[in-house]
Amino acid sequence: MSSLSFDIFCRVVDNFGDIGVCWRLSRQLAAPPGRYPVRLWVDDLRSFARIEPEVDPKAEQQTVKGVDIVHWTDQPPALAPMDVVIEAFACDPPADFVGRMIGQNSLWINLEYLSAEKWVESCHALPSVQASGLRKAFFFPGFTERTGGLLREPGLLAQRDRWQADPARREELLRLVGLPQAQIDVLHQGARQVLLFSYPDAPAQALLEALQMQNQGAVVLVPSGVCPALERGQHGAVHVHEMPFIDQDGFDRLLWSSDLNCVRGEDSLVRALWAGKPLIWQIYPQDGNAHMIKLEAWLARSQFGPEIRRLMTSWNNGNAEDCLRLLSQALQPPDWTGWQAAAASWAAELAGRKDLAHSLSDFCARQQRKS
Ligand code: TRH
Repeated sequence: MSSLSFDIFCRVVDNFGDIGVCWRLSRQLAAPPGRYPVRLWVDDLRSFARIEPEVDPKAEQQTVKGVDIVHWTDQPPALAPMDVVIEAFACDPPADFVGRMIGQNSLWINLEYLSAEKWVESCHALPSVQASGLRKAFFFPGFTERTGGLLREPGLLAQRDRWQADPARREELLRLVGLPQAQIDVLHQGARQVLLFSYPDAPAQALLEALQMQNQGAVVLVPSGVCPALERGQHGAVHVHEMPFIDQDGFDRLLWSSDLNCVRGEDSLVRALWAGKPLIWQIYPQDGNAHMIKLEAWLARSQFGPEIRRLMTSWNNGNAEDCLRLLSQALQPPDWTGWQAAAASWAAELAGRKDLAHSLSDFCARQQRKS
């Protein structure tokens, strides 16, 4: 095992995806088998604390789950750079820190956003020439062998399977998110569990109506503040429950225990893929509808049938009428069983590839040997 150490810089632009990805990557690099020293620089500790309750939003420096966390303010502490400095999503480490990287000959990695587009393969791992002489490279997560892969901790799917095999743990989790016992009983009797983690403009009302049209009841779990227009409470056989944010491991388990996961952005998409359950993805919106190109590229790589792909397109372009029609169909057999099979099979296929943390540490070790 080569000795590597990592600085990871994270600027929270919006929402929770930037810190969500950086926190998972940091934890994985710091954990066995690598146990690399990892220091994570974050500008917004309040957002961080929403997804990791052990984080103290007031602490300038702290260690959580084996990762040293530094509050990245306008006057950051003058620490010596690690062997590898990862800037997540082109967030620009401080100039004086970059100056110190030259002295240390640190390797500089720009970790990019996830995309399933074809061009990603040709840009992954490309060097970026620096006037300072520093070695810098682009690193792209992705869905194919020729990219950096997806974040996936060792043994994740086996852990998921063990967890799913123990119904008591699901019940414990549902209590943790404050679901009343009456609703837990409804789930035991066969109602569907749906997780709704979407942007405010998702056609959530169409989801509700499609669920109401089924023979089976449903419980929809909505993290605090998500889809505010969707009325909480009982709607016929469908109950909408607002839950508090929980930590990432708990969030993963909610995805594992739900029958349908509506997710968004980057990190919750990947985690919903690992759950291997039917999912509806709302992509992070970009100017000029650029995100729809990314969505179609992802759908083209998926194992979902044409109707499910159409459903995802209509969920993203906000076409509530199409959504209702396609979703009410998708929730019934044989479409539902086909959707379940495609999700499980795609998870298994993707899990056969090298994961992002592993690809990244291997890439860095190779670069260090060359220097
Ligand atoms: O919050 P997001 O919309 O973040 C977005 C996207 O990543 C987008 O691509 C990016 O460009 C933009 O931020 C700046 O969705 P995402 O990526 O799913 O991140 C949510 C994180 O929050 C994820 O790590 C899971 C975590 N989470 C919890 O840990 N607990 C919870 O209870 C919930 C609801 C989420």
